[in-house]
Amino acid sequence: MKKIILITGATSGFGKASAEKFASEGWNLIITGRREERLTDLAKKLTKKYAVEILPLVFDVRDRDATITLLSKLPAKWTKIDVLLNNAGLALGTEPFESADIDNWDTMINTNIKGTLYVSKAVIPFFIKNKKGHIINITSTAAKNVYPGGNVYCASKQALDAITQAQRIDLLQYGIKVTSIAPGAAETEFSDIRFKGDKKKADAVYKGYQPLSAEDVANTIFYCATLPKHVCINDLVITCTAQANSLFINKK
Ligand code: NDP
Ligand code: 8X3
Repeated sequence: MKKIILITGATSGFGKASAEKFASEGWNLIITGRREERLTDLAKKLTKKYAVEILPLVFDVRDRDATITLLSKLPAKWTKIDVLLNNAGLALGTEPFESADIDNWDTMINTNIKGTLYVSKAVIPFFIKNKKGHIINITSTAAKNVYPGGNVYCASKQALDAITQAQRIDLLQYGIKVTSIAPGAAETEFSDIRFKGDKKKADAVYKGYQPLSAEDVANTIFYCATLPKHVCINDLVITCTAQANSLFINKK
């Protein structure tokens, strides 16, 4: 029987690259995001290329009712999820605390923390019933060090780091694995979103060094997801070689 991974935020970046990686390895996928056309195009492409089954689900992880209702009413065969990849998330702005936009804060908190909680809350009952499961939460190097202008983004990822640790303790009795993967700078649509389409600012983030690619992170996620049953990576930090942590990047 093919394994199943549920990937949130599969319309772009790490989520999309993970969809391709897991499909190429013969996994069936549940892929989610808000941009319906991207999601259905990806589902069509990967189904044809890898002969796997894909269930695309369009919802906003901030919408508690939609998230819980859609996921808890999955068709029976899709409830045999092996891995939940909590990846949907974003940063908005790099303004210091005193001038930062409160709406940006709300969006980051509602997406990165509350959205991830809602998705996990809906999927964990399947894991408990199936007596197996693995939650992989995409945190960030921002969960490890706070950097200037990172205020609430860093806080949201540190909260997710704490939630990951708590899930690992609470779900221990069920044999459910819980992993945090904390990537450093990776060139995806992340900075386009952060700077609201300001291409110059977004491109500048990745100038002067070779950042991680979405595929680098997807390969790492796949590695963590395919270890033997008795082995769990609890906390993995991955950066490009030019980056030491949130604060130090060796730019030429
Ligand atoms: P992208 O912007 O390329 O992808 C983000 C994904 O999240 C999209 O598929 C988007 O889908 C989805 N998403 C965002 N908001 C929502 C929402 N409200 N509801 C549902 N889906 C949503 O960024 P990355 O791939 O880089 O980011 C993925 C994760 O990795 C994020 O959690 C980010 O914080 C984290 N991260 C990124 C790093 C980087 O440098 N790129 C480094 C460390 C961590 P859609 O818009 O269609 O809803
Ligand atoms: C995304 C990378 O450096 O902007 O989590 O925090 S960073």
